[in-house]
Amino acid sequence: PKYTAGIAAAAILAFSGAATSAMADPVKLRISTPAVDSDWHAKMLTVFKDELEKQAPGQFDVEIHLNASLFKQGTEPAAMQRGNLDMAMISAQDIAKQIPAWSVFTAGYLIRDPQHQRAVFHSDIGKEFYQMVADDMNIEILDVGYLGTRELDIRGDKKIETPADLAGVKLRMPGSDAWLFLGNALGANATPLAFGEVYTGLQTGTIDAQDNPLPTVKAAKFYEVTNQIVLTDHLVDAVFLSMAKSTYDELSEDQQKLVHEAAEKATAYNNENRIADEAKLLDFFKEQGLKVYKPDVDAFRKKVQQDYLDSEFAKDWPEGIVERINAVK
Ligand code: KDO
Repeated sequence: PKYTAGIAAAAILAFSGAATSAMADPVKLRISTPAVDSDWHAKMLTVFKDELEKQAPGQFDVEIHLNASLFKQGTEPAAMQRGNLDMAMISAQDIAKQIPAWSVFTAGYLIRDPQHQRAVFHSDIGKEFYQMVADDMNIEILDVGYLGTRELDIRGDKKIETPADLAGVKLRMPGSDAWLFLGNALGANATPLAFGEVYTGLQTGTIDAQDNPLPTVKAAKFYEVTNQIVLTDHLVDAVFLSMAKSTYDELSEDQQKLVHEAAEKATAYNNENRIADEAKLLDFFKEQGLKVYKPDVDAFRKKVQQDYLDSEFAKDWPEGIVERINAVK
């Protein structure tokens, strides 16, 4: 009779439903980054992966692709938006290409230090700016990581004191308008090049200089092909550990909570190690025979800040945002 058959069918459905979820394939999370394996933001991805495996065994399959082997530097947001990539560590410069207001975080000499960076992005400012990325780019930012404070790393022995001393210096920057603007604001001749080509560029002399945080100068071995490090401290840089919304929305609420928690563990690990490293690395570079010195940082700050305030970028900054960022303790 129908009644019994109905029950049997429902029971079978319920059973197969349970069986399916118990045996469900783990959620694959493919992450792409240009980072090299010994850099802290590459290692933090392993912390993220390990944490998910510990908290939810068998639920996630995190695949980490380093050295831009999966997607070219800067193409990760579009890859996530097309549904071809689940996760990446994106920069404010990447985001500013699609959301001009974000260019405020590409400005030199605005964020003061790593602690200020974290406080800004964990305040209402961070909430507002992350919401723009979710709404306009379909990307969920899980957390901010400190990439480090960018310094100049130069071939040759010409002493650099002020922006004028960088005139004609071919300074490699990552390839986007926001990055090139920063290089030119420093007084140099900014030229775009992907991260993976910087070592050879310096070695062969197609570029004279590059800028990166000290832990990256070490990890990517740029110190082998340069002669001086000029401590301009021009950008307290960030990477945003992010997930495609199409992937994020497929997760259960519990799983969403887990990925946020794992991201926080990962960025905490990165920040702690990177900050400790930055303090120690000056000696390492000196031992490698490089000159390491502070230029007239006030002269750089004054020119860079003025260039940004006078720029087209500043017209897209939300009213009062610079003052709000400055006010964060
Ligand atoms: C770089 O290309 O100089 C840069 O530091 C830019 C960052 O936004 C980020 O892409 C980083 O490279 C890579 O993660 C490699 O460390």
